[in-house]
Parts: sequence; structure tokens; C-alpha cells
Amino acid sequence: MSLVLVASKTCPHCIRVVLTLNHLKIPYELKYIDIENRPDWFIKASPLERVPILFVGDAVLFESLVILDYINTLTPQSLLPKDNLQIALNRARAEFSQEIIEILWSVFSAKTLEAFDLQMKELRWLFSSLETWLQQTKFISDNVLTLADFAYAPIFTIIPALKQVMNFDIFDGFPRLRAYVDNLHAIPELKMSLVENYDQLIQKKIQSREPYFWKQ
Ligand SMILES: N[C@@H](CCC(=O)N[C@@H](CS)C(=O)NCC(=O)O)C(=O)O
Repeated sequence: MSLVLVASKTCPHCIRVVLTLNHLKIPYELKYIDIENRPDWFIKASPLERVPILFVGDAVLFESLVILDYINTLTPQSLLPKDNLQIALNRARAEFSQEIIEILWSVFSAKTLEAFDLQMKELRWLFSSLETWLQQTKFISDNVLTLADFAYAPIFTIIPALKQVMNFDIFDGFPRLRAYVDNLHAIPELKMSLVENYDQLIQKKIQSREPYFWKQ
């Protein structure tokens, strides 16, 4: 069955799918669209008009974590644990990453010191759960890479892309999370899953929101 992934270049929900397909060495075609200027064929195909979507033959899969679940079934090398409870735990922790993406964008969009502090407090509260999980295992839900880690990896490509303009240490007080991010960056397929000018695109996207931290 042919796989065609429709994505945008800086979308973390999309990059997690690209990364997982590359890691599992599953052949696919990748179509980038400009999310600010969605083509009609995409609006017709995507129920929420969001990326990513994955065409599997004539079927259209949406929601990145569901897409990850599906592509994980396409090879014998599963990225999920064997035990059903552990699978559910893995999925729950992957779902938690969705919340982190939302708050991270809010931190990077906050226009005043007050809004920035508020969103950072929220982000640190979410990070504290990650830190606790990472006290138990090397990765987010196991001592080996699992599907949940592929959900997190593109979150932690956004932060290094902004390192030249960030005047605060987002991982301050979270040593295990900092080490985890380094471990994610060691996934061999991560770099090839990003477009060549990814850092510049992320910087442009965030700068256009005129966030508080950028001006400091
Ligand atoms: N829950 C969705 C979120 C996807 C999402 O928010 N995609 C963003 C780009 S990163 C998008 O298409 N935004 C356009 C919009 O919401 O109008 C998933 O995990 O796939």
C-alpha cells in the first residue's frame, strides 16, 4: 500500500511521523504544504485542515499519534513494549507531549513578562512529570527507545534551533530531561528528518510572533 505523508516543514506533529518512518525504514512519499496557504486538495482531504495527514492508498489517516501507531504496525520491529499496560502507559506519555507542544508555543509567543512567566510556570510543571519518569527509565517510558520518544523528539529540536536568541535556560533544574534531550539527538535519523534550513524557519516563525523573550 502506498504511503503519502502531507506535512509542513516546521510542524513537530509532522516531524515525528517523518522521523518514525525514516527510523523504521518504511518507504513513503513526502509532500510539504504551506500551512498558511493550504491548497484546495488538502482542505478537502484533511478533516481538521491540519497537518500531518497520511494517505494510505485511498484512506486518509490524521492525528499524528494515531499515524505513529499505524506505521509501527508496518514492520516486524515494533517500537512498543510487549505488555498491554506498558503499551497504554507509553501512549499516555506520548499524549502528554501534545500538551507540552501547546505550552511551548505559548512560551514562545508570550508578548509580556507576565505572560511569559505564567507560561514558563506551566511548562516547568509539565517538565516535572518528564523529570520524574526519567528518574525511572533512560527514555520516556523504557530503557530503550519506544514510540513515545518519537513523539517527543521534534519538540526538542525546536529549542536548540532557538539557542542563539534564548536568554534563559529552559532546562534549568531538570538534569534528567537535559540528558534525555541529548539522547534523543543521538537518534541517527533525526537530522535527516528535518529540512536543511529548519533552524532558520523555526527562528522566522517564532520571531514573527514578536515574543517577549526575543526582545530581551
Ligand atoms: N493533534 C494534531 C495536531 C496537529 C497540528 O496542530 N498541526 C498544526 C501544524 S504543527 C496545524 O496543522 N495547524 C493548522 C491549524 O490548526 O489550522 C496531531 O497530533 O496531528
